[in-house]
Amino acid sequence: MKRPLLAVAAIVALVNGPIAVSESARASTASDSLEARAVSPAPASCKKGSACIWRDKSYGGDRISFTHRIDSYAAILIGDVGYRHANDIASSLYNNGQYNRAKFWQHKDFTGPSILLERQNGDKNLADATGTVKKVFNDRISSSMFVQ
Ligand SMILES: [Ca+2]
Repeated sequence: MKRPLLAVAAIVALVNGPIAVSESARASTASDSLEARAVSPAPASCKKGSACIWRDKSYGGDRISFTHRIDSYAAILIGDVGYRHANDIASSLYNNGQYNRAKFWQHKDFTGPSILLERQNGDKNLADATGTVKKVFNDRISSSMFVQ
């Protein structure tokens, strides 16, 4: 299903993790590229090599992206400075990484329950248990990292 992109320029947070390094590159093999994967189109607002979360479902509202990891979304301010932070806000997410899976945890520092997202995959609504992510994970994400 293709939906038009809404103009969501209101408040956009472009944030790298505390240690901003590139998505850890992994030697790509022939079997990788031939492997069958469920691929969903990347939203234009999520750059290649990044994984992104959005406040609203269907990749809308405030967006946070990372190219390596985010130890704690509570450390990331969004909107007007000091107004609110990015902890426990994610309602949709996409992994636009080229090599690795993206993992998201319910608590900071990569602890607690987690969900895993293959590259080039997203879930438009974390509040339901359908789509790519089969468990309800809305407004829970507190840390995230690219993993192999
Ligand atoms: Ca949380």
